[in-house]
Amino acid sequence: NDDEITSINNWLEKNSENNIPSSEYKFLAGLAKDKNVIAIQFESLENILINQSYYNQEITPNINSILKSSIYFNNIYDQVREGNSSDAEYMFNTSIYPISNGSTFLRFGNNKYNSLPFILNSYGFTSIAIHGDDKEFWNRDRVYPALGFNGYIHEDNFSYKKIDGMGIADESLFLQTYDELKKLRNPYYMFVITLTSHMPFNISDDFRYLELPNTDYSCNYLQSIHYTDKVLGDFFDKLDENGMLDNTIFIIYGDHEGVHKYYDTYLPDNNGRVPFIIYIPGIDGFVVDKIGGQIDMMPTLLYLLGIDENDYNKSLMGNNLFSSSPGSVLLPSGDIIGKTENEDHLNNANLISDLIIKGNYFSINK
Ligand code: GP9
Repeated sequence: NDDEITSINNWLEKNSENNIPSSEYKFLAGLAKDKNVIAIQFESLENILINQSYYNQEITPNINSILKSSIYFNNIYDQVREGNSSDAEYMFNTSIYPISNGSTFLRFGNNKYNSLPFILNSYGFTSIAIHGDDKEFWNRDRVYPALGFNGYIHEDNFSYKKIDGMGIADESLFLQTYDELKKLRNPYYMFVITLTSHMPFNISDDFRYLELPNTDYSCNYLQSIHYTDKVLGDFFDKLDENGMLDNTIFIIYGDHEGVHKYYDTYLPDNNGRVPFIIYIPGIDGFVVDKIGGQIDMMPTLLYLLGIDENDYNKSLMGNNLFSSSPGSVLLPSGDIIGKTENEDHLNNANLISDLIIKGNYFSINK
C-alpha cells in the first residue's frame, strides 16, 4: 500500500546519503570501467584463513598471492539468514537484506530487483551464473532469470563431471567456467558458485594436499578450503596466461562461515567474518578494514565499475565501502557492529526489506 511504499522510499533515500565517496578513495571511482567481472562465491570461506598458515602450511596460497593486486576488505560480516548460501548470492546480486523468515529464493523466487545483472546488462554486459549442482537447488532455475542473468549453467550442462561431496567438484566447475568464458564477448559478468568445501568437509583422499595430523572437522575444513584455493588458483593462472585478466576484475568472497558455523573447532575465532577481495589488474594491493557486510558488496563494485549513481543509488540497502560514512553492519541477530550513528536507520532495515520482498516493490517501482 501507499504508506509502505513511502516508508521504503524514505528509507532508501536516507540510505543513499551514506554513499558519498571519501576523498581518500576518490581515485577508485570508475577505475574498473568497462572491465569484465568474474565473481567467485566461495563456499564456507572464513576470513581467518586468509594469509594464515596452520601446521606450517599456507591454507590459501593462491588467494594470498592474488591479494598482491587486490583490494582486500577484512572486516566484512556474514549476513545470511535461513537461505544460507542462496542468501549470500541474493545479497551480492541485489543489495537487499534477505527475508527474515524462510528463504527468499524459495519463497519469492520470481521477484524483480534493480539487480547487478540488470544494471550491468543495461551497460552492454552479458550476465551468466554457473554452479555444479542440481539446477533446481535453492530454486536457482527460477531465480537467476528473474534476477536478470542471461544464462544459468548447471550440472546437466557440464562437460566436466568429476563428483565430490555435494555435487560437481570445483576443479570441473572452473574448467567448465573457462570454456564458457571463451564463448562470451566483452564485457561479461560471470557469477561462479563453488561447492566442494561444503560441510561436513570430508573431501576424498585424492583432493587432500595438506599434511595434517588428523581428520577431525577442523583439519577436514582446512583440506577442503585448500583444495578449492588450488583449483581456483589454476583457473586464475590460466586466465592470466591467456591475457583474459588484463580487462577483468576478479572477485572472491565467502558465502558464510564454515567450520565455526557448524562445529566446535580449535581454530582461532573468526568473529563471523568472510573475506571480500577485488583483484584489479595493475594495482598495488591494499587492505580496507572498514566494517561492512555482504549487503555492501554490490554498491562497492558498482562504484569501481563507474556505473552512474543515478542507476542504483535509491534502490540498494547496502553502502559503498569506499564512502566516508562510518562503517557498521546489521547482523541477522539484530545486533549492530561498528559506529552507531546509523542505529535507528539500521534497526528498521529488516522491516523495510520484508516490505520490499513481500510487495515485490521493484516490479512496480522501476
Ligand atoms: C547448494 C549449495 C550449498 O547448491 O550452494 O548451499 P548451502 O547448503 O551452503 O546453503
